This record gives sequence, structure tokens and C-alpha cells, in this order.
Amino acid sequence: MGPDDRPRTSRPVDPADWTPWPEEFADAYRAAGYWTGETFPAFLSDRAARFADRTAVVDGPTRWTYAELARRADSLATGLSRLGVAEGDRVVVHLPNTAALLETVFALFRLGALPVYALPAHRRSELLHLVDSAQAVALVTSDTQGAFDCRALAVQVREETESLEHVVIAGEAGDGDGLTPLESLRAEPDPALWAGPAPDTVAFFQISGGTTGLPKLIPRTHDDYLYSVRASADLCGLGPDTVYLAALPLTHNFPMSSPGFLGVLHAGGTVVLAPDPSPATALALVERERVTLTAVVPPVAMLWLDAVERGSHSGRDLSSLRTLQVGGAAFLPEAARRVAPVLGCTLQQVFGMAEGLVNYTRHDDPDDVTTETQGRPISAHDEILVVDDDDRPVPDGEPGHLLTRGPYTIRGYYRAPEHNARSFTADGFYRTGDIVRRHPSGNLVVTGRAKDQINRGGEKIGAEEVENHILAHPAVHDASVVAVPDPYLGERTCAYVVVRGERPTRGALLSFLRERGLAAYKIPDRVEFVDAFPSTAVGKVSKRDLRRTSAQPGT
Ligand code: AMP
Ligand code: DBH
Repeated sequence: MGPDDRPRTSRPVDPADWTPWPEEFADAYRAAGYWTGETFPAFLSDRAARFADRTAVVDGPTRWTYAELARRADSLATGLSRLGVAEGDRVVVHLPNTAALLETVFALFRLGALPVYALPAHRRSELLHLVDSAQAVALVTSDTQGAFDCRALAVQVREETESLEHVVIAGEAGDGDGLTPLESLRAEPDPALWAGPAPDTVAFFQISGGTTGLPKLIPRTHDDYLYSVRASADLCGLGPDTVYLAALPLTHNFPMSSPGFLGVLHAGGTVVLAPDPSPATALALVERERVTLTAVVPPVAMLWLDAVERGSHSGRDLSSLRTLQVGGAAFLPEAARRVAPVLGCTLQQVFGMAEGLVNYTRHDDPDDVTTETQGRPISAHDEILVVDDDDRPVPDGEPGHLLTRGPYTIRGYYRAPEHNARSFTADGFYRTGDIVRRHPSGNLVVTGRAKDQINRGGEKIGAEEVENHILAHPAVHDASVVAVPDPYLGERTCAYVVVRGERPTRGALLSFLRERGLAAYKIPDRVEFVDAFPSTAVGKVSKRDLRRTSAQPGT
């Protein structure tokens, strides 16, 4: 398809596709001073003017000031526009933690194009789904990730999707396959091309962890997201002296906005990019760049604690580190208590979701509250309900389903009416799928989960998505994917499989999944062949029984 006969998506995103906040709520959030009308393109111009000569980003030997980041984003925006990326276009961003990622994201915002945030670990299956569901016109990826060739992946994705017209490669594009090197897009900035999006329109899409079917697109507006960024930065005490180590993939909501790289740029601080979160890489960067704040998932925190305790990094000066944020999955109190004595910094627990609500422990919380709870919401306007299976509030302190509504929690996924009917109450509360109880301090404690998802060390896996991939194998009759406890990751995945005919080997089944292009973290850690699944009284597969079976030692 050529650029002219391609069906253009309406711009801005059609309100029929994304459930904006009702007027009275939007008015209240504006009146409270949360929704200020700031947009992402204005954010960059403003911070570039205010913090011009300060260092915005450090990526290995590369150091960009705020002015340089803005200049590069403007230059790239101009090139992307000439390539054919226009206001309202969706662009899948599949980049590791590099300066090119920041430059790309802000270039897209300049044009009013909407980033769709993939994770670097995503592969063919996820990218196809993101391109198709967002009707993306472009994909920006890197040349390689270690030994893996992202260019070949991108070519495959372009061949298998309808809407994708451009593949932009950060790094070596190679020749002959119509890939556009990011470097070739630099052009003299042309402000005539800049968009002026309305602040209450969709700015980008995050991706849900997935429960039923495939992950959903999460529409976030300038107003709602930038409120969460500013409020997070304030709550975490960020300022121009903040040096933030981005150890998790930047396109994930946690290192993006809680307070993440955007919170740091809001405050005029410096974002230091870590290519990976291993103690060897990350702790060396903490020392070299005098990092003050970083955010990790529990398994990474435990690796750092073990490494420092064992003395394998005892030569490292970590004295600049003031706060270690841990979130994304349950952080056990025993591990949480080790943070201050071992790393010599304060722990902050963060319990958030790409759909919105973010909870933080506060710096003035007593130590036991910081180690035993997952914090409380950012905003006085975050509404929290803890309810039973019939949506009735449970007695205070009892565990129940967490429902929430507020100034930065979405009211619906993008183009998912049926899913929305299940995931939101009639009056707009998001059903988080998390089981929480209120701690006497008022903070929340996450005690479990009701959604059909596995949380593998912070990486979310929708059981049904993996089950459907397994079911595609010709010898598989039925499949059920459940979480099994794991001392390091918190949870791992176990696939129970009922075969028909000849049973494939475990290895063959796993290779089949890999060949389908599933991200590595979604490949089951364990496969158990069974004759039949235990079923509930109404004849449904009893995942609870499967979990119980799989948790038994020796199975
Ligand atoms: P996602 O929907 O992929 O953005 O993941 C959000 C989910 O991660 C939450 O609904 C929780 O299930 C889980 N989560 C995030 N932070 C924490 C935490 N600190 N403790 C326990 N679970 C968490
Ligand atoms: O797990 C998450 O999605 C998450 C964790 C901490 C998140 O989205 C966030 C903070 O904003």
C-alpha cells in the first residue's frame, strides 16, 4: 500500500475508541491543579529552555545536555516527517535503553505521532499484535540485541502486517532490505512541522500485562500522564541534583513515570542508562556517575543485595545512592529489611500499573511500614475500594479486590469494549485484579492476585496468551498455564498440557513456542504432560488445583 491509499486513522484518537474521563471528573482534576494542560512536546521545549546546559542523559560515553536532546529530537522529528510519519500516526518503539530511545520518543511527540511502547524482549508475536492493534505505520527498533538480529525480525513483521510502511533502525541498518537508518533521518529542524496536540487527547499507548487473550493497548493522555510524572517527582523529592540509573527497560511504565526518566527530566536531573541491571554493570555505573536514585524489580534487588553482601563489589563506592525503589512484583519483607543495612540507602516500595494508579511508601514512613507495605496512592483524588467478589466493601484490614478510579487511571482500554465491560465497573473503577488489604498505617499491602496472570519477577504473562500459543501445536489437545512459586523470581510458569496422539518432547514443544516468536520470558519454565485437568464443580479447569499440585515439592 502506498502512503495515499492507506486508511488513515482519525486524529486525534477517536473518543469512541478510548473512553475519555467524564466531563465532571475532568473538570475536577483541572480545578485541583492536576491536569495543567501541559503536553509532551511543550514539556521538552520547556525543560530544554530551563535546564539547557545540564546533562539530561548519559549512555556509555555519550552525554547529552537538555538542549542537545531537544535539538536531536527536533532534527529526527523533521526526518521522520519527511519519511511520512504524520500527526496521529502510531509508531511501535522497540528499543533497548539507549539515548536513541529518548530522542525517538520526543521526536514522535513533536510530530503528534503516538508511540506504542514495546518491551525490548518482545518478539514477532508481540510486535505483530502491537502493529496490528495500533495500526502502526512505523516500527523503530535497534540493529541487534546481543546475538539477536532485530532487523530480520522487523522485516518479518513488516511482511506480515498491513499497516507498517517504515522500519527505522537505530544502529547499523545493513543494506538491501528497505530499512531506514535512524542516522539518515537527521535534518535541519523545521518547526512548521510541529504539532500542537490538545492536552486531553491520547499521547501514547502503554501495553497491559494481559489477562484474557492478547495484551491490550492502554491509552494515556498528556494531561493524565504528566500529572502522574510531576506528582511522582515531587513525592520522591527529585531535583536538578538527581542522578537516576535506568536499569529496567525504559518503555516499561515504572522506569518511565514512577518517577522514572520522565520524572527526572521534569526536575532537571540526569538519566543514566544501564544496558542491563546486573550488579556488575549497574553498580559500576552507580559509582561512576554518582547515582542517587534507581528503580528495580525484586529479583534484581536481591541480586544486588547478595552481590554487595558477598563482597564481590566491595570495592565499589555506592555512597551516592540515596534511594532504591523496588516494585513490579512482591518484595518480601525479609529482603526489604536488608536494603538499608546492605546498600546504605533508603528503600521505597512502588506498587503501580501501566493502567494508572501508582502507590509509593513515603520517605517519612516508619521502617516497618516501608518494609511491609507497598505504599499508598500518589493523589488525594485516587479513589480506592477494597471489595469482595460481589463488589461490596470488605471490613477495613481484610483482603479484597482492589478497584480504583482517579486522575491518571484509564477508564478503558483502546478498542476493547468487551474486555472493558469486565475490567471496569459501571461507574468507571478499574478492576486491578490485585488482592490487597489496608495496613494499620493506611498503606496498602498486596496479598495476592485474582487475574489470570503470572508475575515472573515483575514481567507479566497473560496465561491465556501462552495457552493459545501452546494450543496451536497440532499434538496439543488442551493447555493450562499457571504460576508456581519461586524463591528468586517470586513466580515461574508451569504449562500443563493434555496431548492427543503422539506426545511431543518438552524440548520440541518449547522450540515450537520460540519459533512462533514469543518473548523469552513467556516461554514456560516447566511443562507437565497430564491426562486431564482437575475441574471445578461447574466443569471449568481448576487453576487453583493445578497451582496446588505444581507447588508440591518433587513435582
Ligand atoms: P502491569 O499491568 O503490567 O502494568 O502490571 C501491574 C501489576 O503488577 C499490578 O497490578 C500488580 O499485580 C503488579 N505489581 C506492581 N507493583 C507491585 C508491587 N510492588 N508488589 C506486588 N505487585 C506489584
Ligand atoms: O508493575 C508495574 O507495572 C509497575 C510497577 C511500579 C508500574 O506500572 C509502575 C510502578 O508505574
